[in-house]
Amino acid sequence: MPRNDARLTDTVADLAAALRAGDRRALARAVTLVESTRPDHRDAAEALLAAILPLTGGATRIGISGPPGAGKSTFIERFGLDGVAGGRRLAVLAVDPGSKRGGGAILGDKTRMGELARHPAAFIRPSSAGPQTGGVARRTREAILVCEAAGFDTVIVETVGAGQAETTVADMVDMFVLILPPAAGDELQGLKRGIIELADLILVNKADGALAPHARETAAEYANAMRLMPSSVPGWEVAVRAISAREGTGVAEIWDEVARFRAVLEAGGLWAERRAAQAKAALWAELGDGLVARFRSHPAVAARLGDSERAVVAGACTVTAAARQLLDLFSGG
Ligand SMILES: Nc1nc2c(ncn2[C@@H]2O[C@H](COP(=O)(O)OP(=O)(O)OP(=O)(O)O)[C@@H](O)[C@H]2O)c(=O)[nH]1
Ligand SMILES: [Mg+2]
Repeated sequence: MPRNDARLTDTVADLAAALRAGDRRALARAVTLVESTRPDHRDAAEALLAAILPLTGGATRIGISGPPGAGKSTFIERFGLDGVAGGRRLAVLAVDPGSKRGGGAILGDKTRMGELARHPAAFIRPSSAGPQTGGVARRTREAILVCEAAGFDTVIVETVGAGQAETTVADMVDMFVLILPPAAGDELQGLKRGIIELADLILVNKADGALAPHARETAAEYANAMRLMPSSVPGWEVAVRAISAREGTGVAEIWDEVARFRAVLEAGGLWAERRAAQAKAALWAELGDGLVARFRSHPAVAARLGDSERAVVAGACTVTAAARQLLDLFSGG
């Protein structure tokens, strides 16, 4: 596909203009560009991001996470359809950071959001699994900016609950929503406290049919547990709601929760603070990735790296000493 590739790079200014005008093919191409790891695409992506910078920042960025099968995609479809019916423009980035899960899950997501995907005011982009978290994080961060430049007022990032993934996504959104299935008491205990602490809103899904009472009990238990934890936002008590994504019960109301949350943050000056924290986290993530890449490709470091790893593995050298030697080689030239 050399012709397509050329089209990705040769007209960054045109692409930025088309993006701003709401051209959907330009949007898809721009996201493809920021997702590409090819060096010439990277250069074009960086030029594009610089060109659209003044157009970014306008959306409410919502992270939606939770264990596999909790109903995240089903929720986003219903929530999104309610949103676009109310005049919103919504972009969904479905990120799958675990390389264990293949294209099947992604395709499943796409069909589960089929009606929303066809809506002219919605854009759904599944992002396939990449080898490193760093890559996924950067692609998602940049795809959010591209969607904002294209005029979407809400950007949702769906990620499956897999430890590190939540923290990565929580660092790049304004509001972090956790979707959980109805659970037994011991599962409740097992849910990582660290993840619960990230949540601004908790939705216990599948409150329908035979599961309804169970879902409501689970929600009450989470609400109790949340009371024992300090909220990360003064003035905001993390809400726990029982919903049914399948039947739509309680889903439209979540738009009000989002608006309420945003209002609380804005009133306390915390909205700007969160955005500042996002920008700083992004900068440090880039610096970390960039430094590691430069470190690995530094000739003196590359020549020694294998030996140092083996020495550490064999117990012939302490980790601190090996790291210091490599760092000295790196900063020595
Ligand atoms: N009873 C009931 N089932 C639901 C509800 N929401 C989703 N499901 C079912 O749960 C299963 C998983 O739904 P998804 O929306 O794909 O869940 P997900 O969290 O996006 O899953 P992954 O992306 O694979 O982690 C599907 O079989 C859905 O039909 C609900 O509100 N009630
Ligand atoms: Mg899903």
